[in-house]
Amino acid sequence: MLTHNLGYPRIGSQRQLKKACEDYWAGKSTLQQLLHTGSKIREENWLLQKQEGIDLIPSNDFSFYDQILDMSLMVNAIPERFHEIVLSGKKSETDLYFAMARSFQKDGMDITALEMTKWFDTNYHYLVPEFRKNQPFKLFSTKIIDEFNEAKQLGIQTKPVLIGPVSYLLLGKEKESGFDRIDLIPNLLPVYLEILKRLEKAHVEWVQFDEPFLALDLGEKEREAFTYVYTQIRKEFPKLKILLATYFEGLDGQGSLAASLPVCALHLDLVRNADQLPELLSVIPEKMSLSLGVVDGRNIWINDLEASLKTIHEVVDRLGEARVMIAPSCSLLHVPCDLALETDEHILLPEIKSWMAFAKQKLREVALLKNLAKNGTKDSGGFLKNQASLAARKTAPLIHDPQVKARVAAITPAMSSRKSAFALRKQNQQKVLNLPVFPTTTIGSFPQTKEVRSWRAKLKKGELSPEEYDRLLREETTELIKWQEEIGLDVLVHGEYERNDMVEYFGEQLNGYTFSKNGWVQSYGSRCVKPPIVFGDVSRPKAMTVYWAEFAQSLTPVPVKGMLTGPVTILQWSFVRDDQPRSETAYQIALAIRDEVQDLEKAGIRVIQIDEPAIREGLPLRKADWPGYLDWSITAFRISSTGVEDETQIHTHMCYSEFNDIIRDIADMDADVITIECSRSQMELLDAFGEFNYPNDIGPGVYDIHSPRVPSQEEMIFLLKKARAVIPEQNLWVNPDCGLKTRHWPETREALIQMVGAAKALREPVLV
Ligand code: 39S
Ligand code: ZN
Repeated sequence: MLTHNLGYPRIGSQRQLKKACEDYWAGKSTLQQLLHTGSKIREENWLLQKQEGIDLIPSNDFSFYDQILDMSLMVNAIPERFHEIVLSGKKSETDLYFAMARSFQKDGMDITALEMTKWFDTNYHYLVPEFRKNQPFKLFSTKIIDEFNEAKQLGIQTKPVLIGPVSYLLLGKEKESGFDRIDLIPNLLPVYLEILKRLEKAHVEWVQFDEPFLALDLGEKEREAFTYVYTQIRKEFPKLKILLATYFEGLDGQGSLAASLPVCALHLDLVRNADQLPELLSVIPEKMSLSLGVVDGRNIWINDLEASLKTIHEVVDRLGEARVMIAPSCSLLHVPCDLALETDEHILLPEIKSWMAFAKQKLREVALLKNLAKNGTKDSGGFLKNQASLAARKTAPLIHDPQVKARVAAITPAMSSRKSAFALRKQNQQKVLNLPVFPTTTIGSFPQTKEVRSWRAKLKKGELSPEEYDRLLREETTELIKWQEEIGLDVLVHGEYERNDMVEYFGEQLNGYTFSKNGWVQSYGSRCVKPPIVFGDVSRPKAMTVYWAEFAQSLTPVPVKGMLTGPVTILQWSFVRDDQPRSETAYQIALAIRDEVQDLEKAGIRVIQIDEPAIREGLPLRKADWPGYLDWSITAFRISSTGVEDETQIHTHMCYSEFNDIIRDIADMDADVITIECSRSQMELLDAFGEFNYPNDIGPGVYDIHSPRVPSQEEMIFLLKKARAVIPEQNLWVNPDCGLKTRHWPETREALIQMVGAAKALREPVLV
């Protein structure tokens, strides 16, 4: 019986990687210093995993930005536009790498980055490989071999990890028409074979191929690709031990395919889908090992060791001990590093902490499970403590709030409907708001400068009094309101200077939530989030945003939007309880947001935006599960948003949205206005709304806030005219495509002035 790990967080327990990268990008440190930080983190992680009792420790799970980008460099999938960087001869491989991740505007070059998108249903983003017809591949970066050797120098024989060829292709995008990227397999496979050859030469024993797509809905072509690829690999390397890892879903219906692949071991995510085990046990061939992903790699609760042992014993009885491996359910990239660093008992109560495990603690659980399974005794201290903590959590008064449960049980259909239909609401809202055609607004946040962040840091350290912090933020907000009035925006925002993060900020104010001080998880590149933790029934002790909304509105007669994060997004970007259905938690949060919406309305706020950027990414990975999810998630949004008078205008906002397949559900949300990301796709996204005859108002983003580039007024007029061709003019809003918090002021100022200019021009038909 072996323990293994699929991947360890690479940002470093103190976010060392973030600081090292950002310093390097800012020209404040050398490449050497950056590389040094990288190897330090790897060394620390390898030694830690060894110490915690992991038999097969991963390598190549480290990355300076993203593991899929690493693969694109390994197989030389470097789009044409980056070639001039290589040709310039002055730039290192690392510069090329970061250019692909972050774009490159220097030395007369202006090259856009690869697209970034969500990694399955997580809050991690990967860089999307770009493919052309008949694209050749060759071995370029040898990072995977270098890291294997690096670990070996430290006396650790690792299990290199890489994304398998089928999933790698499926994660990418065709950049020209007339071919299917899966047809590139014959071109791609030789590079994988070359890598394996070199790894074999370096005396590798195990290699982990991640093939998450094997657990998703597959077409015939993809199924054939799996068979072809792993048969070829087996043929060339009969002795190499291949572990095929699936995660985030189960093999349902595809167990036979998986079992037919000539690999040594198969990893199953038994946390996400425990039901896949019987099917697999009935088809698994004689020599294949089974890796049991029983420790949750996506959440922060301690394992139920008793339940996991039961599963392990069941499989050991069938396969024999030698064919069983124990592991977390997926890479630990998605959880924070180390719970032991949470020492502040005012932030995280010891009682709640005793129910939790971060990456390091999860490895300990994996090792403990092996010991317990092998020795068969359950009287070890670790086991008894685990069972006691679980029992305490179940009945803890801290978790259960009968009032909240009763309120959810009493939700009526009337609570998820507006009083009148949109057409009538629109008339009533117009009487109050008096907006011009093509009304202009922004998505909510304005640049979070270093200064604003440093005030918050000082407040936390006690170097700034709450009064002083408040005064500084009031000044900042006042200035922003004045400026928005000056440039002529029609619906203003207060700027959200008081918020650290659009989810954490609400988590900090809700009952049933706790937080960590250092529980950072990588979101993309050097950007991290600190997901708040739902441990109990959620309720709102008092208003959360009314203070700032009311203050901002008091400064101006122009409507100021109240800004909230929606229940589904709060749920999706938090660590949530695993002792009740997600829908139950979503309804609890929805009721808290509903109360906030009503308080904002009472305070005289006439426009309220409830952001739901994560509704799309929350979609289950298997299509058969979509209807159930859409039913409760759209209902949760409606519960949060419909408790207002017709005159109050509800907005919502979504990013990265491929809406075509859920447009009906988006319409069902019944927001008066939806603002969406559109500019990068040149308004193509709007076709879905046009074809569907989307009934309410839409604000298609007219410029891309993810880049410092300032678009011209003409460009935005062009895009708005395109929008006008599919959406009736009286339903169109004018806004950027996302919040501005990661932008700097100079480009923000300029771009918004151009944007207001574009809207004004369109209101004067003679001018355009
Ligand atoms: N998920 C969430 N939760 N929130 C989002 O906004 C998004 N947006 C999408 C998708 N998922 C999301 C894109 N993802 C960041 C992170 C994720 C993103 C986009 C942006 C981001 O900018 N993160 C910041 C970062 O990594 C941290 C934000 C934060 O919590 O740099 N800031 C804290 C605050 O403002 C400060 C935390 C901090 O680092 O209070 N403080 C310093 C320290 O403790 C000191 C700060 C100083 O003195 O300047 O060392
Ligand atoms: Zn957005």
